[in-house]
Amino acid sequence: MNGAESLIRTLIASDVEVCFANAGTSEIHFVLALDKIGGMRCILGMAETVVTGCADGYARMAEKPAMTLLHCGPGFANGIANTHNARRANTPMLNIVGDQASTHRPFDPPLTADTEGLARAVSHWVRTSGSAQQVSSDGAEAVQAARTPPGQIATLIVPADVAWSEGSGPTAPLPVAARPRVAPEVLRTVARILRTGEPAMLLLNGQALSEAGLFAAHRIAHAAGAKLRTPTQVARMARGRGRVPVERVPYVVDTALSVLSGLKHVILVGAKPPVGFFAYPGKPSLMAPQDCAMTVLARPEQDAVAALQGLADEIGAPRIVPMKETGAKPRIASGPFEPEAFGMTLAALLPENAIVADDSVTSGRALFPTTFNAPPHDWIQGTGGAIGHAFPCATGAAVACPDRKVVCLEADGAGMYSLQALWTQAREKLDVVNVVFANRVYKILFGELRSTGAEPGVASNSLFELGRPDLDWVGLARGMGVEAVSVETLEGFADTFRAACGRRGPFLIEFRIF
Ligand SMILES: Cc1ncc(C[n+]2csc(CCOP(=O)(O)OP(=O)(O)O)c2C)c(N)n1
Repeated sequence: MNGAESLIRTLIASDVEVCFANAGTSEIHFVLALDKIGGMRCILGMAETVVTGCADGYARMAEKPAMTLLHCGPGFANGIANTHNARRANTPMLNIVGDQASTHRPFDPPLTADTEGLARAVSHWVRTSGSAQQVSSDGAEAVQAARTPPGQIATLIVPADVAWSEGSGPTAPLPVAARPRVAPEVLRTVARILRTGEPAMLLLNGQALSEAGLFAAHRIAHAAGAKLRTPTQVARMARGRGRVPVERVPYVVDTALSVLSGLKHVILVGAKPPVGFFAYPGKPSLMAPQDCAMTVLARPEQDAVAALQGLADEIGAPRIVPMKETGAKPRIASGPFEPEAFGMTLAALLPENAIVADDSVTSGRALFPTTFNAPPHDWIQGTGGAIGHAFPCATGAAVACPDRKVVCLEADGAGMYSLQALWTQAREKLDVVNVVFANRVYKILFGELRSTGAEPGVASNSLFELGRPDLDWVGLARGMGVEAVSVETLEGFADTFRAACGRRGPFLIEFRIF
């Protein structure tokens, strides 16, 4: 058994079931091993940013890593933006990167690159496998690293001769670390802070955004009068009717500052201190007031759900706290696109237990409060700020959860980064309804430009305006095997979305915004 086969058998034994790939010659022995062994679902992404984005969406929903198979330094580099997004979401991710044979590398052939250097930039764990005898134990360690809470990026680089030489056979799976519990003293310290009655907010992220985590946070908020918020973007959140409605820290700095003003305590639950996406002249980096104390209840790798439940008990919160009605009532709106009306329409039509992948940029600013009363669903977003995430992330989520409808909300500029994912959706017959917000501009950047007091000039119009020619999303989707329809009104959207949700398979709705 060669090194490639030893590694693939190891990964299968470690419960890695899906391989998102874009392979080349240096990975041929892996492809042969996948052929020979079977048992791993192999999915082609026609651009590495699709491959890594799929692996991110898959792992967020499956709660275990897929394997990516990438080609040398340049292939890995093409996938870095969505690997970065996965890293910022604490997604467990396992990259296998083929590379030049160790005997061939000294001749400096064309695909030679600093693969390890590229991998280090976005991975928590990096190794170049030194021999075919070791590659299976390297693989078992890589899976273990990827699954180490809260989830890590593990990248194993495998030179071609390591793949083709005589290997050791598979290595047994290594144990996965449990999430460490938060110490009782920490619960008591946070309880003391909350008992002072000073204005406090719990900032919830990661595991705290599960249904159980949110429910415990709701008990605390009720008993202590504390506020609840999530970061501006969430990796995965349980939402909808019956779930605790929690708003985000707003993206716009002035709005975020005013939402957090007056707070004396921010309690971090799997979250980092709230910061603006960017610095602006004369504005602070931290969104909380200067005299506001930050206290960590649970670090991202810790058991945040148990910590919240323990804290709720510590402060004597009732076990069951009824939920107040908040947020807009779902209803089908009419007329041209408008963010709030769109959100209410989506809430009215969202299928039960849907997964929403959201990279909708400015068109999605109103989506959180308007969908609190939608049927129960999970919401996933790019948390690393690298746009072009939702098409592949939705694709991977649909692979992980074939029985759930996936709704992908994608801004048109962001969508152009990774639209090849549509082809993967068609080929794998994935149940995804894609909505593209076709405003034909980088609207957010025009906003940033105007907020400096300037007006767009020739250069900024050239760089932020997406027309000349207008993108034809219906044509682009159909060209990749995905049925598509263009709409210009909310009632048109509602009819098309309802019909798209009533059938299986990928579909795209271009919402033309004027
Ligand atoms: C990988 C990456 N490249 C560039 C950017 C900078 N950027 C932020 S938003 C944006 C444009 C967004 O436009 P669009 O997706 O059409 O959404 P809209 O602002 O129109 O709602 C760009 C280019 C980024 N965030 N990530």
